[in-house]
Amino acid sequence: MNLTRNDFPDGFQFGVATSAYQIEGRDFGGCGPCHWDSFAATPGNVVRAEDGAVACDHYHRLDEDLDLVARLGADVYRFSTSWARVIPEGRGAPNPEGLDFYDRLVDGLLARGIKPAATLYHWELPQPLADLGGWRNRDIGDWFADFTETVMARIGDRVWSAAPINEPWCVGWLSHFDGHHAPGLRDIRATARAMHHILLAHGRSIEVMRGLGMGNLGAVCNFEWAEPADDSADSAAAAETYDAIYNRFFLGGLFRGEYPAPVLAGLEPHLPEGWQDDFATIGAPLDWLGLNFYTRKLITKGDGPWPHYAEVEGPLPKTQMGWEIEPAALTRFLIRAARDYTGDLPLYVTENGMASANPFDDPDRIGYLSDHLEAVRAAIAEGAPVAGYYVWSLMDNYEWSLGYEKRFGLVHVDFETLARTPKASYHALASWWRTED
Ligand code: IFM
Repeated sequence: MNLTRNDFPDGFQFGVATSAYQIEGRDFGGCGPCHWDSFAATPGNVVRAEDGAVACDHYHRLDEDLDLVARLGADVYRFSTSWARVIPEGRGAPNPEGLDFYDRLVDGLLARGIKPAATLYHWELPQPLADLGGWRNRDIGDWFADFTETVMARIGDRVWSAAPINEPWCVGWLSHFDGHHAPGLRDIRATARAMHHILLAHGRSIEVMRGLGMGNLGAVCNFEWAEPADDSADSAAAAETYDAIYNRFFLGGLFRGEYPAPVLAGLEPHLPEGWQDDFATIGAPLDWLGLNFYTRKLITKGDGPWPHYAEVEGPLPKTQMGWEIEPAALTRFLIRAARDYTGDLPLYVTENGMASANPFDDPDRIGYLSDHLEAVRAAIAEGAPVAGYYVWSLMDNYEWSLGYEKRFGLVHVDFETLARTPKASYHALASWWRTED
């Protein structure tokens, strides 16, 4: 189905998203080292030990890439600002070249009539801060507040929206419990501290941006719809724990000033002293919630200690990532988020898309996007206040521990020549979104 602007409410925002480390190229412009560089350099962590040294060379191809966003007919471009590029030591003196780059990026978007949607942190923690314990260290609240001030004092007057941290679950759980992302820890105490400090830093950052007079501030979390794999009570309990860790920890912290009991069952002994006192900061009022949504998970009881769950492979068609495609799960999650946590607050699908091995002709991606846009429409019809939808991602890029193999882009990138070629999905979206010609 071809869903055009006319199928959505007036003012609905269509966009595309990227992130700094995944496209810019760390080797350029005075960027400092970050924990992804050392994680990737450690054998076994990343496919072929690939890193973001060059990535898509977006740093030098900014205008060409912004033209691609404009020709797509996008209203919004969601990008992130690299902490390691802006403040190479993590604290202290900013890198003027880094700030200039984001200045040019924002002005380049505005000149093309595109709304800049900034995310301050999309995972490139400066190495000197990682050396001090990174997200495990409570001081990261202050470090992140200072970074926020540095970036937003420069571009905060022109960004359309801003959010502090992309996908707290990935920063906390995936990186400190599962060990799949930098810093690659598998430690319950590190996890508890990181999960809490991320939300604390989020709140501090919102405070700073409010202090600068900024509006349209939100949070961007990744969510998955978790279902019991069968009818057993064990699977139901396991799915509840999975849902609590993945989804409700962040929704509860941000919107209710509480962490869910199934998470506290495992993490409470490891949370920093006085954690409850931080909810006043964590729960600073927001103007919207961003949901990054890709898939659902089937969950059953797992062996071993807490959290006692295991994922079961589902029967639905899968993307190149092996993630099941179930658009109705997005509808259900949007309705649930509004009903149980956010009420009338606008919801944005801040990331949705699929990795596909099809290099240029990608009907699978066109189908995925169209089905998920339909799912958003269904949620709106049920009363969920969804105000926008952004595709992940503008172009093929560095997919973290999976290197450059998994291609999420609307635009193909040849990683030898760095040539950009719009795929069929790019042309399809352009025909749905463009208002002129
Ligand atoms: O590439 C990532 C992105 O950095 C965060 N959200 C999910 C995407 C696909 O895995």
